[in-house]
Amino acid sequence: MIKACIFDLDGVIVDTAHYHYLAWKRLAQELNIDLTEEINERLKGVSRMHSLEIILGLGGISLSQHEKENLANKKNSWFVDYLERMAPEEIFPGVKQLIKDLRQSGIKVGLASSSKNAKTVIQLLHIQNEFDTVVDGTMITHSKPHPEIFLLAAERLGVLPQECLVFEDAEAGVEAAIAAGMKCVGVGSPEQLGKANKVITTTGDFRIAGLRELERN
Ligand code: B16
Ligand code: MG
Repeated sequence: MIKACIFDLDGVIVDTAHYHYLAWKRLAQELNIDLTEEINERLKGVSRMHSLEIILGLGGISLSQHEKENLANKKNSWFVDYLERMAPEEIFPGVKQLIKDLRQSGIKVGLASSSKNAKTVIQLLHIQNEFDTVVDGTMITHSKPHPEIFLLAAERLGVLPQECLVFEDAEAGVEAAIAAGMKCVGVGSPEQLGKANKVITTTGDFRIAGLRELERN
């Protein structure tokens, strides 16, 4: 029985995934590294430092911890600049209604984002009061694909992992949900997210009836 839905943020509720990509691409260019959209898929869902390490690995660059922190901060300041220009209307269509419908049906709703900016993003979208719990990158030690973030969200929601359904746009996130023992709906392409129990194009396409279908599988 599914008693809770846990949403990823970037790429599931709003397209901040694109802003992350623009900021990383700008940093990669400064380092003479070509960051393609395909490689960018590997950065989705993973922590800021891990993302930077993937990019540095592409260029065969090795830096001190201090230098890496400077670069990570630089990327984050660009990302925060993009956020400042983000409008509340950029929330993906149908997401607010879906969250409302789930809560009205007695399903708990959580947010589990690897981003340390998650609370800022949900405030900018005016949805900070729509979740029963919010777990973000400041509250975890291991980023996705480690299951820690989803297990913590389930614990805070007072439900068992097997009673949770996760919505994720990143391969690392789908792997984290499965490792946590949860069902997972992938948001994006079936090629990328084939490990999920079901894949939809956009979060707003999900219907409550889909919960019962997933319980049976
Ligand atoms: P920050 P999610 C993740 O958020 C992003 O997908 C990932 O690309 C980013 O590196 C990570 O947050 C950390 O973000 O630099 O803001 O702390 O998809 O888990 O909501
Ligand atoms: Mg995401």
